[in-house]
Amino acid sequence: MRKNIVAGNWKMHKNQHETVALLQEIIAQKKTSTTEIIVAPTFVNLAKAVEITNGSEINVAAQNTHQAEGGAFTGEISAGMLTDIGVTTVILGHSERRAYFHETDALIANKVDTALKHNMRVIFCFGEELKDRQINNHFNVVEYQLRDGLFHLEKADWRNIVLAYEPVWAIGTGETASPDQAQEMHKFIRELVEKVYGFDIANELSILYGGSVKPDNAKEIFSKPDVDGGLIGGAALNANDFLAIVQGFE
Ligand code: G2H
Repeated sequence: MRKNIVAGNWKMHKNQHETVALLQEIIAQKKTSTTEIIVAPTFVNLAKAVEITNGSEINVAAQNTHQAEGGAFTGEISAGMLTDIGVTTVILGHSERRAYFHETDALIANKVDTALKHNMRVIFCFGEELKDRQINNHFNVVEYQLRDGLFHLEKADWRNIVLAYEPVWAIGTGETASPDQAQEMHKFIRELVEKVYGFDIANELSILYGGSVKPDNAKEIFSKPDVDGGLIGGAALNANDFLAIVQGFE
């Protein structure tokens, strides 16, 4: 049975003091649940986050990694450096990386390969822009992002892949895809993966929805059969909201 996951993408928020405080609140208030909780603080706070979450069943993810093993890449962080401090999950392909840092499908595919080589689990983000949906091209865009970013992988690699469908028009805008729109796209994605990799891989694959998920809409979105959780931005910065979203599965 595939896993339900709620992951908090903290983006460029929370200094070290705030990171510690938020994690302590989450750990203290968290109820037992079968849903996996992941938090993704900034690079500089990852080691601290790993230390604090140790033994809490909360997993820590990085928000990015470089595609090279190492070398003269000023300002970058490698997958080996992340696993060395105990970070074994990484978010790749987020629309903000694609838009502001010009990450292409080819570059993201490269990063996926490097992360998998280090036995990391990848949360692969993708999703259409508003202009694509307006001309009814959203299924096409999503299909090509998946084909170019992931469909070179071997079957065995999919054990370490989680998908996060994030329609760009719903990110940080307060606008959410309706639960039916999310289900329609998630079903399309699962069927596409099934066509290429077969039923077992598609059926085991966790597909998260991201884009303005809040406590008041999470339950309905998560109730859809092909939605296996969420990648949460703004609402992950507050322990009560984040945990209320996790409870959306209960
Ligand atoms: C989408 C999401 C987290 P938000 O970026 O990945 O952010 O929930 O603020 O729309």
